[in-house]
Amino acid sequence: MTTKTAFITGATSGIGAATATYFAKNGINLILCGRRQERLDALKAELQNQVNVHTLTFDVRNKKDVANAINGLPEAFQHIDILINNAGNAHGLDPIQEGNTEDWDAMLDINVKGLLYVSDMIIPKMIAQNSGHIINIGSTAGKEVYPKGNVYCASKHAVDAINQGMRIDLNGHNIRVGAVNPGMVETEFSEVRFKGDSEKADKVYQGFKPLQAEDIADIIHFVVTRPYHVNIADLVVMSVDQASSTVVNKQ
Ligand code: NDP
Ligand code: 8X3
Repeated sequence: MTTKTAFITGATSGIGAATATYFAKNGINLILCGRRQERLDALKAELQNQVNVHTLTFDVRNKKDVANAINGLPEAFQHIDILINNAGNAHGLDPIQEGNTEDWDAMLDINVKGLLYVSDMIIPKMIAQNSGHIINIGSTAGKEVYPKGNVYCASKHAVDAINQGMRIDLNGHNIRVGAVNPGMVETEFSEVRFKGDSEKADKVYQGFKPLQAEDIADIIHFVVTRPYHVNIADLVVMSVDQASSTVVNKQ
């Protein structure tokens, strides 16, 4: 079996970092992306004795930087088998009438346009190869809207639509396209949403057993290791304690 290479955005933390670690354990070479260089360096140092690792530091909002980074990939990393479109966050949790337009820009620019910029650079490679696998990390917030979730939910509904659109438009190119849509996962997500207020962030995951980043990494690995003709198109996963965005069995 030939060794595969995965390109993971948002690999510096949470779901992306856990997926990188899981993939390395299972012999998948890695291109790890994020803005925090020191975290990418640390992850590379940890994983490079298991697989080949290359890091790219860029902000997914910057179309030129995305293009330059991907165009500058060394020869050995130019064949990308798996793209995990994971970079993203929520910024703020406010009723729409009190929303912060900078938060709105951040969510739409990162979660939607950033995902598109990266995909735009990698899809042509996959078409030329006549193979590839794109996994878009959506959310339960892309399946339903919850109070104060407004623009974050809109960004993840957009990911849901883009996931469907990619699958339709790439049909016939032998490229698998699917989404993994988690419910609440205990990562730095809420820390970012609440702008570093860890007390508020911690409360989100208190009183029940939330998903962990490793749970999602395990599922992503399952998705990429199905026989090639099997494309898991859309997968929703929640903690046993969560039934919907607003129904969570908290003690
Ligand atoms: P984390 O905050 O732990 O990780 C977010 C990652 O995205 C980081 O690696 C961060 O890297 C990267 N990122 C954020 N902004 C940018 C940017 N402008 N340019 C490049 N990279 C960026 O959160 P999660 O691991 O939880 O989130 C990963 C994905 O999972 C997101 O798309 C999120 O919406 C989704 N998700 C999360 C859920 C949860 O409950 N945690 C549930 C459902 C979906 P850096 O800061 O170094 O750039
Ligand atoms: C993250 C899950 O419920 O905080 O996408 O929106 S939630």
